[in-house]
Amino acid sequence: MGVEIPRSRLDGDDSLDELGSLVEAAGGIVAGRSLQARRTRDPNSYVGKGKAGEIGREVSRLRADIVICDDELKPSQQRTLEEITGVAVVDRSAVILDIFARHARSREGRIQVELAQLEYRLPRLTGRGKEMSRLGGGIGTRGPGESKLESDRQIIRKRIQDLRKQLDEVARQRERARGSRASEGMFLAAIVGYTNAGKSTLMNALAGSDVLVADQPFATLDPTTRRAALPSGATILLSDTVGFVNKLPPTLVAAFRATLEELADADLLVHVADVMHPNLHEHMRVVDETLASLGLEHRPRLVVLNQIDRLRGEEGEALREALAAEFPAAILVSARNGDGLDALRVRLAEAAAAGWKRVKKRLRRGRHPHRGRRAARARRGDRQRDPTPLAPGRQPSPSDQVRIDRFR
Ligand SMILES: Nc1nc2c(ncn2[C@@H]2O[C@H](COP(=O)(O)OP(=O)(O)O)[C@@H](O)[C@H]2O)c(=O)[nH]1
Ligand SMILES: [Mg+2]
Repeated sequence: MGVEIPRSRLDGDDSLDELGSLVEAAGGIVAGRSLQARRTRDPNSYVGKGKAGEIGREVSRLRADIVICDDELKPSQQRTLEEITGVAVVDRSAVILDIFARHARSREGRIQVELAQLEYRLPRLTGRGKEMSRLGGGIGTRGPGESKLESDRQIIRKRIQDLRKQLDEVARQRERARGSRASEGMFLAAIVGYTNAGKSTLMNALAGSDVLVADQPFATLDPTTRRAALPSGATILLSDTVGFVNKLPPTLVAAFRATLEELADADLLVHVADVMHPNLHEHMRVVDETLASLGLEHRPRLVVLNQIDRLRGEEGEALREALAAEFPAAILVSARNGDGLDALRVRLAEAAAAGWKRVKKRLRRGRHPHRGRRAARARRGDRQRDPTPLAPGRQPSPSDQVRIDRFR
């Protein structure tokens, strides 16, 4: 169920469609849906009281097991809705967390998801605690229920601390891996975009990798980095990672910061969008905003409009022209059949070549000495008095170039 309020990003129905596909990806079956147009969400019951009663009757008619709200609920709203509908009520964030939990493969991914889940749950423990004291039967509302609740909270807090520590350790390992990549001095392009835009398909097409491709949100969570050879003869690194979605739970973004930090290392962000999606523009805005929330709004970006094989007939042609006019710097491709990929490779090669200047400029200015790994790398490079000689015929890498500049 959803509430459509004025000026929301996605049309209420579209947002519910998206919620439906999230629910399916979490293994659920959608039995019915309800959308209420309101000026604001009801502070007590999210939808109006009357509407909630109506949904409750529909739930028992359909014998549904659960009601899912399209927005994050306050614990009190959740409790009220559970009382009215008589079934469990969860929100979009819980569904997204569930999908992440299903798809997390690496140790780091699992830790991140568990952390996000616990942080999501901690403030919501009140509801369950009340229930527990009720189950305690006549012992009183502040009886064993409350103390059980407090010990639950303590256990969760302890576990959160634990997970944070583990995550720090993994982050250090990652830092080391990154260091060795940095010493290779390769240009790194990170593929970003709304979930299901075709990021993994594009990565596979460009780098000949075999990242999981699925018509399903959040199929790939763990970042994958591969080399891709470009027509210029240069080789760059391409990385594919978790996609974005509207109303991504804040605890997830926080927990996935380490994964998303791969993006902070990128020299170029390749923003992949699905041209055929009816909410293309809204999706692109969500991606822009999420990148901005990660402090990456000024990172060089290349827009790749994907899935042009689905643009068919006159309508398709018209849309293609409109998009080309609207995004003059974008590249139109089909990651599936390879159209436009040569043009994309050329652009990546240009960006990689331009990347050299960026490294040099940063160094010369020498500002923000403690900011950015690249600067740190460069400083380490500075101290290295004995630069490795270039092998004959090998192209100097950006880090080589840094050293060449220093010793010139
Ligand atoms: N027709 C068509 N489908 C595509 C294209 N690129 C990706 N897809 C499909 O879109 C779905 C999502 O692709 P995926 O690469 O997993 O998206 P991701 O979530 O952004 O990584 C899959 O079913 C792909 O087969 C394309 O260029 N054309
Ligand atoms: Mg993917």
